[in-house]
This record gives sequence, C-alpha cells and structure tokens, in this order.
Amino acid sequence: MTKLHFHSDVQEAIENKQPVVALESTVITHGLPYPQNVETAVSMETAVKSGGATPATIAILSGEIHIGLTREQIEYLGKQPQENVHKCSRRNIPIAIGKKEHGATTVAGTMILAHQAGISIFATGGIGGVHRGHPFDVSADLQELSRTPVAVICSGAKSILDLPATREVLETNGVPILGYQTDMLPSFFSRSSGLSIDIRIEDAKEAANIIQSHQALSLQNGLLITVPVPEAEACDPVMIEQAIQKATKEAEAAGVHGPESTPWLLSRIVDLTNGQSMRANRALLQNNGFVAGQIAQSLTKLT
Ligand code: PSU
Ligand code: MN
Repeated sequence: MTKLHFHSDVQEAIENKQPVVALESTVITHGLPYPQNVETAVSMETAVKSGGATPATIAILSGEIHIGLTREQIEYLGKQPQENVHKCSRRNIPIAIGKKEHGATTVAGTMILAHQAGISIFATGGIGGVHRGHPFDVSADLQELSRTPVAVICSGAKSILDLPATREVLETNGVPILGYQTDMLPSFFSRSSGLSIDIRIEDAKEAANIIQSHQALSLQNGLLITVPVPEAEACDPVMIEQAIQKATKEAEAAGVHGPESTPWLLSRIVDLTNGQSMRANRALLQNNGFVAGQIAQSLTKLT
C-alpha cells in the first residue's frame, strides 16, 4: 500500500475517533486564482473547525500523498503554475506519484484518497458532471460517486454543465442526493436548478442518520449532500446563465475541451460577472466546510 503522509492534527483526530472532513486541492490549483485560492482554502479549513471537525486538505506533493496540509504547503501549492500540477482524478493519481510530481486531487481523486485514509466526509464546491453539448465528456467524479463510499457535501454540479443529464447519471449510479434545507438541486452559483433532489433534510443530525444507514449497509457508492450558496452571495440565475452561455460559446470557438474545460469556463465566468461568480464560489465553499464539519461531528456521535 502506498504510504499516506498524515498531518499530525489529522492523525491524532483519526486515532481518537474524532470527526475529520476531507477537502480537495484542484479548487486551489485549477479553480481559483492566487491569492484568492489560498485565502479560500484556509478559510474553508477554519469553517470546518467551526463546524466541529478537523480539516484534511488532500494533495500529492513531489509524488507523496498528503492527508492534511500545513499552511505553508497550501501556500506553496496555490502559487504553482497550473502546468506544474497534475489534475488528479482516478487515472492521474499513479502518474503523479510515479513521476514524483505534484498532483491536485479533484472530487474523484479526493474521494479515493480520503477513503484510503479512513475519512468518510468530504466538502467541496461543486462536482463535475456531463458537459453541455458534449454528452461523452462525463466527469470522472460521477463514476467515482458510483464506486467509492464517501459522502460529498457540495453545492450541486456547476451550472456550466448539463444539469438534467448529470442528475440522470447520478440516479443510474445509485447515488442518493440529499438537499440540505432545500427541495431543489442547487446550481452552484445560484440556489436552485429547478431539478428535484431525493430527500430534503433539515440539519446535520438528519444527514448523519442517513450516512450511517448507508455505511451500515456496506454500500460501495457515494452520497451527495447538496447545500445552496448562502443567499447574500447567490448570483442572479438569469445573469449567470447569460455568462455561462457566452463563455461556453467562446470555449467552443477556442477549441477548449476535456480537463481544461472546467478551469477555463470558471475563470471566464469570473470576468464576465465582474467577480460576482468568484464571491459566490468562495461563500459556498466556506459554508459547505462549516456544514460538513457539523455533519462529521454528528456522525461521530452516532458511531
Ligand atoms: N469546483 C470549483 N472549481 C473547480 C472544481 C470544482 O469550484 O475547479 C474541480 C473539482 O475538483 C472537480 C473538477 O472534481 O473541477 C471536475 O473536473 P472535470 O470536469 O474535468 O472532471
Ligand atoms: Mn471532463
């Protein structure tokens, strides 16, 4: 088994059966620009702590798997040019390790390594999905949710995606979608996609009960707990949809596709919305960290 390098706080929490929340690193290297990426990663860790759990940001540094990063390591990763860091879903993890290079884990990559580390709760912004106009560009996140038992707390899938198709794939793959204080699947930058979820839950305790039932059944798939972006920072759905359509057309014209697609669209949408999409992105990441911390704590009390 490949060695996992645990941050001492994370190691201690796991040994003492205290709640831990995994966090991804692609959002740091490919999701937000420096220095907002580092600030957001650090504030998300703080939010997890306020929720009552120990944060464990996961990344590969010089070919070594780290479960929990120091402030310096987050800063170091956040300053790396994108081309120095492998964007690691399942298929890229052995490449980054074998080449002893840096790797930032996506939702898929983070689920795999969190599970290996014994962490079952993971908070992020949004999962990948089916790309608009490219029904065969399906994020490896969806596949991973069908095969790795980790609960992912997020604000749904980014609205740059084909959300109805994404929802269908999740359904086929047997991934339960819980709506945290909502009846609708959130659409990342705004609070609702108009698509339904499987069940509404009101608090962390209710989420923990369902996660525990899932674990007790030894099901091998993941779970999604979707939390809408906080009201104050939510984007107007019409405004954001216009920006998405414009950015998508431009990406098409520029021939951007595959793994470059998500980072390219996200940064173009920040420009087109004068930074409003970034404020929403940061607010929801922080809020999801807090909610995940509370869920992890409730789950610890149950088990
Ligand atoms: N959410 C963000 N920014 C991001 C991502 C999510 O706000 O950069 C990343 C996540 O790591 C997610 C990945 O797993 O984008 C999906 O990429 P792809 O569509 O290539 O699978
Ligand atoms: Mn893709």
